[in-house]
Amino acid sequence: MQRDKFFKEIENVIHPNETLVKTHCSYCGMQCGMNLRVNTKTNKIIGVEPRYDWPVTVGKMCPKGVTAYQQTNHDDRILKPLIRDDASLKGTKEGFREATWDEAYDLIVKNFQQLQRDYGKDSLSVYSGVSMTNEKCYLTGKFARVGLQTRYIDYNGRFCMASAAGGFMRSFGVDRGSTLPWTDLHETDCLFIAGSNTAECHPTSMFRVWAVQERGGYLIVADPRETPIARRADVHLDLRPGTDLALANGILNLLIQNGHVDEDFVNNHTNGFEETKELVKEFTPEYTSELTGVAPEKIIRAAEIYGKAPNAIVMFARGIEQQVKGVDNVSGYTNMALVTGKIGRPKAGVATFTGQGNGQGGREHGQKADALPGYRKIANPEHVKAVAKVWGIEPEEMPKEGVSAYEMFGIMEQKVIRGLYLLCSNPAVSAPNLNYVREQLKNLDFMVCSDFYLSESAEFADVILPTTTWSEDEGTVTNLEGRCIKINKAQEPLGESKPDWQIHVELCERLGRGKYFSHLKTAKDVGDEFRLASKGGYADYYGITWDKIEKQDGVFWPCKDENDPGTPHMFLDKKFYHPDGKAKICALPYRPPAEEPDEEYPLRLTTGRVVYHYLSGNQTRRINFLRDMCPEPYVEVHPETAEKYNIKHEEFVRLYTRRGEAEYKVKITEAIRKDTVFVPYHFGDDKSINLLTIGALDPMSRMPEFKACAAQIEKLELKKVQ
Ligand SMILES: Nc1nc2c(c(=O)[nH]1)N[C@H]1C(S)=C(S)[C@@H](COP(=O)(O)OP(=O)(O)OC[C@H]3O[C@@H](n4cnc5c(=O)[nH]c(N)nc54)[C@H](O)[C@@H]3O)O[C@H]1N2
Ligand SMILES: Nc1nc2c(c(=O)[nH]1)N[C@H]1C(S)=C(S)[C@@H](COP(=O)(O)OP(=O)(O)OC[C@H]3O[C@@H](n4cnc5c(=O)[nH]c(N)nc54)[C@H](O)[C@@H]3O)O[C@H]1N2
Ligand code: SF4
Ligand SMILES: [Mo]
Repeated sequence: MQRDKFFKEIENVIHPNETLVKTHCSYCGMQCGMNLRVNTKTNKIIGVEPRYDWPVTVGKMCPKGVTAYQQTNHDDRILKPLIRDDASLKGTKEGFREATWDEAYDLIVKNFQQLQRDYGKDSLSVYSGVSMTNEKCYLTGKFARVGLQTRYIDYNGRFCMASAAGGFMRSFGVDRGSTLPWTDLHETDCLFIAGSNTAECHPTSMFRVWAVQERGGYLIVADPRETPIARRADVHLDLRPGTDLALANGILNLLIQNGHVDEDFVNNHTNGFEETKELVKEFTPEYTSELTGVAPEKIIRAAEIYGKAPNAIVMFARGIEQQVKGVDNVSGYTNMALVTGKIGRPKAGVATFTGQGNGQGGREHGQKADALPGYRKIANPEHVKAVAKVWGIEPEEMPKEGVSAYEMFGIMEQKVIRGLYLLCSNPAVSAPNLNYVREQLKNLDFMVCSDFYLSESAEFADVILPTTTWSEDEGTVTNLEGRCIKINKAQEPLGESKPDWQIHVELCERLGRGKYFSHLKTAKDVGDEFRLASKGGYADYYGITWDKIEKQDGVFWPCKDENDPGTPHMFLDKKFYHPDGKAKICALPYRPPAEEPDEEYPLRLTTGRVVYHYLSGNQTRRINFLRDMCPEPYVEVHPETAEKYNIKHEEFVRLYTRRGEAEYKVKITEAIRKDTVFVPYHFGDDKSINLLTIGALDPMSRMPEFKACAAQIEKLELKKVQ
């Protein structure tokens, strides 16, 4: 209570010449509450403070969050459109000159129209991201389908949330990343967390995770590395990368064998139990151990804890999802909750740690190759009709489904896609198999990139459009709970930068498609149309007004009308979204990763994140503090493996796979398996670990297997100083 009072008091202290703008962090799905400090004389953002009154994160932020404000007025901001006339300089920072918006738009329109005349509408593509508001994500889908009239649009959530989405769709018939609010987490009796480095990637969840143990509850962690949560876990299931499905089946088998099945729930609210029970029978602790490398006793203990816990939450992240069987892994772990009936009530359920700030909302409203606003499907004529009506087009005019993000590069290789409009993503660092991807970007006839910093991908563009950072515009995002919240504008756009929604509108006007876009004059206008377009879809945001968000500290979807308070807990009525109202328990045969180690490539390479950087690093590598804390990538190697290869801490090695190679400093650590090496992926140019990763995709979600491929390591002979 004392602490509460203290924070309330300091929150009310506003410095002279300052005003506070209530908003949320620009980065991850936690969307921590923050106040941006704005100088009232210069009207510029000068700092940040955490918001103690935000119920999800209660005054907590991580190193990225406390420095996020430094992005807005950073020296590296692009302040005017940039044009490069000499295409031979593609893939470098060279040759760009400043231009007016008119000149940039004219050049884009000329090239886009020429390409579509010569090669058809589908010669253009849009590749997007979900660090944008719902309004911008929604309008990007409309921009592609109504503005450019192309089928080719997809987005970086394909690398991020697609497998979780696929798994939830299959198990529940609906994809909301968490079945319950985060404010339930610390009150449960057991957290089972697989493939999430929570302490580094969703750090402000940690006080809730520790609280479970402090209250006498349990923490079980499945990760090939001893991450900070794994270190404190009651059971650390230290599996080989890519073997989660075997582990999930093994635990499910024990839950069934040991009498933890909730018969009533299984009989009345699920399908598929009997066949799943049959399938998992062979996954004895010994067989599961053989496949996963986890000791049988640990598997037994984990099943016992989860089975006996009155309430438990199964959670996971990219560690299990970025695999060729990511969707199956999600359904596999979700089976645990369905078989034991630990779902559809407070403090029990299933959640993925949604990655990007708007990783949830951005996947629901039409940036996906196969989806339309409200999570509708292009394959469904009724869905197309509903959205076409809002957009004022004939249903026949709606472009067909496109292909997934990585597959777009294949269509570029075939010269079907010849032009690209890239926004809010940096695939020249973040896509797998980069030697291939960078070549496709280089070979495009014409490329536009909207960003506020010159990214590695922007280096391939013919035109760069300067857009705003999150603090220079308003709109909504949907955090990892499924709670729609409001981002507020703290400063006018720097230089000549414009928000992406405005660029879409202006470009469409010049492309002769103004009648579908010109009425959108403000972010709120876009928001109102977006709510309408989602109405009746199952990701229904119609009832989520900006006023309601303010009054209720955010609104959970679905929220159908003005009187609906929203849905913090899913499935309280035990009704799932499949036509028969039942959830699906999935029988999932085990299969190995796309590429298993062999004599030539005996190690398993896995990749991921560190607390100081965000995604491709284009934003965080520019922030002094974050760069100083983690200036370069490294490869984590177990001491015994290092000895075998005769390599020492901080020496340089060449790491290589069938697709590429890079040189890294070695970090020797016991916190990794002997057969596995790990490299963070936040770095560009020749330091990108994605030069080495594999472009193998999950057959359902089309998500690449960033988390497992075969690799080899080689000591670098010391280069002689001349
Ligand atoms: N600091 C920071 N935070 C972030 C981000 C960031 O870039 N930096 N990005 C945000 C985004 S977009 C995302 S998607 C999330 C990602 O959040 P996480 O998924 O938590 O992050 P990763 O580091 O990709 O991977 C998580 C863990 O998976 C483990 N892992 C690797 N292979 C396997 C496997 O086969 N099985 C299992 N069970 N585990 C495995 C890794 O060892 C790692 O500890 O973080 C969000 N938050
Ligand atoms: N090896 C490996 N690769 C991975 C992963 C992994 O775990 N391992 N994880 C994958 C995952 S989960 C993800 S999410 C992807 C993410 O990878 P990317 O999609 O490349 O993500 P970012 O680095 O956030 O790129 C966003 C870019 O858009 C800019 N930007 C930010 N906000 C806006 C905006 O509002 N408008 C516009 N126009 N631009 C903006 C930023 O400056 C930046 O250049 O990486 C994937 N790649
Ligand atoms: S945890 Fe995520 S949302 Fe919160 S401050 Fe850090 S990066 Fe921002
Ligand atoms: Mo992500």
